[in-house]
Amino acid sequence: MLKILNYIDGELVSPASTLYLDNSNPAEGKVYSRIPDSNEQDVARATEAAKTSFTGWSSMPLDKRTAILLKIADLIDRDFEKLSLAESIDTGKPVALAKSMDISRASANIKFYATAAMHFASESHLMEGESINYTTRSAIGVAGCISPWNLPLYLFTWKIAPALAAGCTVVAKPSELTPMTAFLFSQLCIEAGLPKGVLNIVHGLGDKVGQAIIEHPDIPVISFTGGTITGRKIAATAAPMFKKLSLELGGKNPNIIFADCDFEQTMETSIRSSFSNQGEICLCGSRILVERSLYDRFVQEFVRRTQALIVGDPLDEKTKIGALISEAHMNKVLSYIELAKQEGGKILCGGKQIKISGRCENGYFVEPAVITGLNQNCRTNQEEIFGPVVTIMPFDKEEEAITFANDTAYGLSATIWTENLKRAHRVAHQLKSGIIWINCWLLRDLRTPFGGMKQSGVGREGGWEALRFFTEAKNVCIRL
Ligand code: TXE
Repeated sequence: MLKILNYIDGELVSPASTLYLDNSNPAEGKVYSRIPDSNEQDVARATEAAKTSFTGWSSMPLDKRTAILLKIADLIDRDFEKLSLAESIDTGKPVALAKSMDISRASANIKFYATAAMHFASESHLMEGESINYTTRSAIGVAGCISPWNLPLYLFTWKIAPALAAGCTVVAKPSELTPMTAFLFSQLCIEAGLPKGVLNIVHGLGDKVGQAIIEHPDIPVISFTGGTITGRKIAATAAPMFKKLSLELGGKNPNIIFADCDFEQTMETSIRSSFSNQGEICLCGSRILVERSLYDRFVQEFVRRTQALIVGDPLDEKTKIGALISEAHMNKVLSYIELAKQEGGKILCGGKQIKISGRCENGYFVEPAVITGLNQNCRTNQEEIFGPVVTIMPFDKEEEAITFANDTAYGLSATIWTENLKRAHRVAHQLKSGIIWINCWLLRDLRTPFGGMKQSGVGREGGWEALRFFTEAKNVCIRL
């Protein structure tokens, strides 16, 4: 059985403990590879390597650093099919989605930051007749990057690319549930000639490896994407150590649909924004709010299209909904369907585990569920489910939609559907979410700030924000 290895100081190595954990293929419910059960000793070695390589990497001429990163992106493009297949097997997501979203974006992330670093500039401020200030922005040092299982290589590269481009060296930990593409990526880094120690990948459990990264005194900057509960724990450890923190956490995103929307476009995109990646994207819209005059028509057509989604073998190109990430996560999602029933919800379709015949008969598949009849303040409408489950609620007035939309502890993203431009801007302005899409969803320009308000996180990724995050500003004031 394939053994995944850590990538430390330029080499693929076994964990200090010599112990390994099982890695499952969720579509088959079967162990298919083994992953290092690393501990704080591996993190210490990786941090030492990253510290040693920092001076060389951060002072390397920019064009050389960019060239190495672009070479890695080229190798991702070369291995596009292999990486897409690996991502689909490791996560249970449809291979078609791994191609169109995950792997193409992983390559784009690296290209974007490799070239952005060439244009990154710092400011100068003139105080007429008195002084001139100039600000430098230098790489902080060793960055800790911890990523989740839902978009494995996509989010892994979204963190390490700006860190490396800014001149930091990195100790990274992919999710223990989806280590495979990060392992393949480490092989590409070696092939591309990334200097040893610049990127180190330590595999293993969150409370061992992740926690050791957060606690390490020589890692002053942490970028994390994952659950809000984990984010809170990380902040509790890192804040008293005065570490710089970027936390991208959960969401309970509203999808606000006004009666004057372009119905076909709204419907087609809302199906995607609800169920893409089995609903396991922090940006999925899980609460659909529909203006009452459109409500019945919307619900009827939405349920019809949801029922038409093909749930099945992720390796079949026709599949739209694959397997959930794990048995535990599937049970969590199913428990929310039960909760919704207890809270008075009506399950209009889906919400049950389904058996796929053949190779996937033991996989973790759940039919996409549409629920109506719930109050805005019930737990089903307040807590992140992170699965193929949406609720639909009617609203009468614009103000009511805004109140519903803002009424959760989260504030990551929101979607607005209307042909009324004034209303679109007005509503967007009042929503307490970091990312608003009007008449679209997940349309991403990598230059824009990305992140959430309230319990959806702290800080912003994307564009200059990420390059600023991984650098330390120093202002120099000269008297004229
Ligand atoms: O994520 P965790 P889980 C949400 C979603 C999901 C819930 C829990 O609602 O149901 O979170 O998922 C590492 N110190 N999202 O438990 O644990 C862990 O190893 C440092 C939303 O699987 O947050 C992994 O690499 N690191 C989300 C990463 O944190 C720790 C995507 C994320 O795992 C750690 C995923 C610790 N103490 C889940 N404990 C999104 N925002 O997209 C764990 N980790």
